[in-house]
Amino acid sequence: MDYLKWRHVFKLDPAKEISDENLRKVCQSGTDAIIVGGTDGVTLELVLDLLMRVRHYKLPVVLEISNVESISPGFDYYFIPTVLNSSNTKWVKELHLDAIKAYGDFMDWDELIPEGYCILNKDCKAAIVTDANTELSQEDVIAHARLAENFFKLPLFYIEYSGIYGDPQMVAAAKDVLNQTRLFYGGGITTIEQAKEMATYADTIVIGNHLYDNLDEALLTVDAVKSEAF
Ligand code: 1GP
Repeated sequence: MDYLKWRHVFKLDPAKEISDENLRKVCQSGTDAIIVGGTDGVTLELVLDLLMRVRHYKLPVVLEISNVESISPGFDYYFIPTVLNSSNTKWVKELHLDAIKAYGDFMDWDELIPEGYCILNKDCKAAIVTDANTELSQEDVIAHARLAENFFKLPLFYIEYSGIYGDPQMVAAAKDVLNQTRLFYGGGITTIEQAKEMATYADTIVIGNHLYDNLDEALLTVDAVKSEAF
């Protein structure tokens, strides 16, 4: 399971445009993998288009599933979010049950990696769409991390601040109680310093928006994280 070794990942949104040249830079940056995922406007056509373009390069590609309609074969892994701090069971397990009912007989369970999401930016799309309870204390985040690891036995716990740089203490607190479950952090990383800071606590950092805002700066986060022993 090579995703257990990833330190740095770029997340590409199928609904956002990226030129071939910029995609080349992203895929040849030395990052460990590409996650294809987004919240809005993700269609099968856009997912397939991005998959085919990323497949020109030799690095793992993951589809982070946003809706059942846009699932396509051909990815190395499928990350399946379950939003642990959602107040609506639809985002915790209902959509999952629908998909399992429809496709359970054909699913390759080894490719499907459940991610326990804990969304902490109340203004991000994902928080709004999933009715996430983002007003969590450090103790709450610790409880969610423990729920992910010890109760649900999830391989990944994902602290999501999408769009803003999060509180490193929250990430550190979660890391402290995780032993088996891998800790992903994503949200608002724009600088080398931020990448290093979050990578001190998180096993894997995820960078999305900044690729589209300032590609050259975003690319610098790869070496910042991968060249250091933490
Ligand atoms: C989004 O966690 C990722 O799902 C990355 O966040 O887009 O803010 O970098 P940013």
